Amino acid sequence: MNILVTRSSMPPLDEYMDEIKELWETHWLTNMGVKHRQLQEKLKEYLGVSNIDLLTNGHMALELTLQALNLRGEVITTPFTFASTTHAIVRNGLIPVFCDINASDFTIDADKIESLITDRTCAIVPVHVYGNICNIEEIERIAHKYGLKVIYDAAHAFGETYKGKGIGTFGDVSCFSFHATKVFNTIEGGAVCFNDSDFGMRIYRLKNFGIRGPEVVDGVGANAKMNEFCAAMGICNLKHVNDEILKRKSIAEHYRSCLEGIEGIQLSPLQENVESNYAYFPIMIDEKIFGFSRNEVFDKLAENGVGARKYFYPLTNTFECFHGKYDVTLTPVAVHISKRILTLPLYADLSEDDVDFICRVILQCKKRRP
Ligand code: T4K
Repeated sequence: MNILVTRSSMPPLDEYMDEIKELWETHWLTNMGVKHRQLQEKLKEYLGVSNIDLLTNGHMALELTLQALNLRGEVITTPFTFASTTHAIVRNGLIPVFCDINASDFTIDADKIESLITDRTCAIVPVHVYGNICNIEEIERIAHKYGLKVIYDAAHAFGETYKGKGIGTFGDVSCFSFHATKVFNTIEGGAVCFNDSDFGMRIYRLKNFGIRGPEVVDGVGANAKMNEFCAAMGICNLKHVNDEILKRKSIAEHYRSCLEGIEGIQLSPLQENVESNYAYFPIMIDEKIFGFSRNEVFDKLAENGVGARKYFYPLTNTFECFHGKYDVTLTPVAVHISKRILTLPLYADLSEDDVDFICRVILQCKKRRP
């Protein structure tokens, strides 16, 4: 493939070398060192949140959050997401209850949440999928009414704001991913943003084996500490992230100018009150109108060296590891969308010429249909 769905952003090499130089003096490589603390402070300010803790990845952020909240029973969530969201729930011994999604922005359909609540429901885990922000007000209303925790999977939503507030300030906890493929990366990494300082203490211990003090271990924790090299990468990448987002914005706008109004192609909405990070560029292809199916367009792009991706197909409630456990007919909109969605390449140094080429390949499909 010549053009992949994304390409990690990296700082200039000498910036990174400068940042890690002192690690050769201190020999302090992990376990909440100086870089970890520095990045934490910088991110707190950048994301506009009052509390943040760094972890090895976005998945452990989700998994340990659910553990730290000491949840039991059922969790209402979406199947239109990466494996991580559902796995974090199941690996905590919780039961995922899948809610359908909106056809317009692909986030959990908040109007369908209440009908899924039982006396076993303990939490809602919505996903700001592709950086599209969920119906925060309605989710908050429901959670308040029924006394449920809200844990946002904000893996795609780094740096976004809703009504001027950092996206990490909503719900009980928001979990971010800083994976190499994300708008902001620490190679591998993640973070939790939260309001309750007791929760903060619990997750801080759980990411370090549940160690409370030199001779006290009072939680069955894991090892999910961000190391100093990853934190240093984050410090460097953070200096460039605004630039990164601006470049992504201009690429996304170029895609829109090429694909807007094409019959049979639906673009992701520009959401009101949201400062977007342009994390992904998904398109929905309606075969009946466009003439070619999503899979045919995917194959055609691949033949031309373009690695688009079917994020998120298959739905997590159809995974083989859950065979027969969940009734997929209960999430018909998610089924419909997962069969039609295609995520096009998007990263800061993707050129306009590349975007033109990708769009040409897509539009040629339409022309070729007899
Ligand atoms: N929740 C949601 C909603 C998520 O989407 C994710 C992760 C998580 C939770 C969990 O967060 P983490 O634990 O990962 O921090 C990728 C990412 O690995 C994953 O982080 C991401 N979501 C998911 C949507 O995409 P793959 O299996 O598609 O990755 P891969 O290896 O095929 O890479 C995609 C493209 O990225 C490659 O074609 C080229 C480019 N790339 C990849 C790597 C690894 C780079 O340019 N540099 C790299 O180092 O999952």
